[in-house]
Amino acid sequence: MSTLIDDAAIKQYWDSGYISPVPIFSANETAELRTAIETEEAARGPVFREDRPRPGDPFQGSYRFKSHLLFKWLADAIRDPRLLDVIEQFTGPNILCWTTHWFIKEANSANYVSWHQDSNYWGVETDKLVSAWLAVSPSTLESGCIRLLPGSHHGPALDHVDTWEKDNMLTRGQTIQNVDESKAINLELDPGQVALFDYRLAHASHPNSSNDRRIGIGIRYVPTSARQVRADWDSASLVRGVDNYGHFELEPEPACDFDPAAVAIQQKADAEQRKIYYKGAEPGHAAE
Ligand SMILES: O=C(O)CCC(=O)C(=O)O
Repeated sequence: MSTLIDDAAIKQYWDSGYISPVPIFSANETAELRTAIETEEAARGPVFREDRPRPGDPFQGSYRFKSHLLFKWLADAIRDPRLLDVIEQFTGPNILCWTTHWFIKEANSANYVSWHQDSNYWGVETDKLVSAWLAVSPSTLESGCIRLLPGSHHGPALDHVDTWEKDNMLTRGQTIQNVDESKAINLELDPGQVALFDYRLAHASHPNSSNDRRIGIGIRYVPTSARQVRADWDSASLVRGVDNYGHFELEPEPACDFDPAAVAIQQKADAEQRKIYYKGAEPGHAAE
């Protein structure tokens, strides 16, 4: 049982769809994570912001999704027992990490996230998908922290419109229109804290008008009973417990950065997930 959350926080999660902030990593540990990210960026370019392979990059894949299969430091972070002790309160003891998504907004940049429900696009069927959004730099009102509509996970799936807007960080600029923003709350986080939220919850974020980068990663956890219903194949990492269902191909834990066994499945999974995200999109906006 985690000492980080109590019964009231657990109740709030089920009632409102979120709890935040939950402190997980220390300031020093988070600074090390930031150094790891920025060291890769210095060598490779802004790879965590792009969801397509970069021409000329020796790794002919993309880094934005499932990079816990590429980097040992991230593979370790998603398995951190302090984080999993919290996640287990919601998923139960047998836990898969379905994927990881980077959300990096440069200082004073226009990138934003429109109102959306992830459950509409991911094809993952479960009533217990917990997004753990980890702040690697300050996530504030000024830098464009996550905003959400408490309780919206109880309602019906809402209609989304694909806008393909260039500054929108979502794959298809999917947007719920006419949201009553007076009901939204802001989840400000210090580095090392996470916000936990249900994937059916409507959420969004404003551009970054601060002088620092806003670096965050969405780590998506599900119980092993979850299924992928938008594709015939999908993969996930078993991060705690046992998998008695076999609904996802289990990913190897990388022993080092760019471990060949993990890279092979990352490339397959990244391509397959792209098809899932773009399923049903209008012609001209292909998954490839
Ligand atoms: O990072 C953001 O601002 C939005 C994140 C998000 O949409 C998500 O984690 O599902």
